Amino acid sequence: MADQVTLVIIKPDALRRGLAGHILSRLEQLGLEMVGAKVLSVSRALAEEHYRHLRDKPFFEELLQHVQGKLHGVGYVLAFVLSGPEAIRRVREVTGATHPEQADPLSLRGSVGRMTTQGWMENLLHASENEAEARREIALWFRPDELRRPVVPRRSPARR
Ligand code: IDP
Ligand code: MG
Repeated sequence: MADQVTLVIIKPDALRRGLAGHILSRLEQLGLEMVGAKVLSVSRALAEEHYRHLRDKPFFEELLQHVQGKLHGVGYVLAFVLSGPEAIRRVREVTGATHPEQADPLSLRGSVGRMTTQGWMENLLHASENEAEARREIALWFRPDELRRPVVPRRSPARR
């Protein structure tokens, strides 16, 4: 099994509900290497770039508010870079499908994710979908000197 790297973001809805430890302990059971970890406030620019594939969706504005913590009164997220055999697939499996009600009941989103009565999707965490997205996302969220070892090609300064 080839080693992969993946980006995990524990989103403000999870932090608001005190679920960071629960999520991390499920992820920890995968036995992946932690290459990077940090707490940060998400700028609108970072949120827009991260979710650029969804910019035409009707829920895009809500999504930006959500990841910035504006819906939950939590102004930060936790971000991790994890590495190991089939890391992307295995982290997505523990994470579960996007919609909490469609996610495997034993997955994180299926067991503790929810739709709120306001209609917000509280699916707790982000996990990269494929290798190209993982590389793009890791370069977006982490500077090279924030990673214990290089996992993505260096960005040119002009792109920062
Ligand atoms: P993923 O997080 O499972 O990869 P994506 O389709 O990449 O799912 O969507 C990114 C995020 O956008 C989701 O995690 C969720 O927070 C939000 N999102 C996706 N679809 C909807 C929707 O139909 N309504 C509200 N929010 C959504
Ligand atoms: Mg996605």
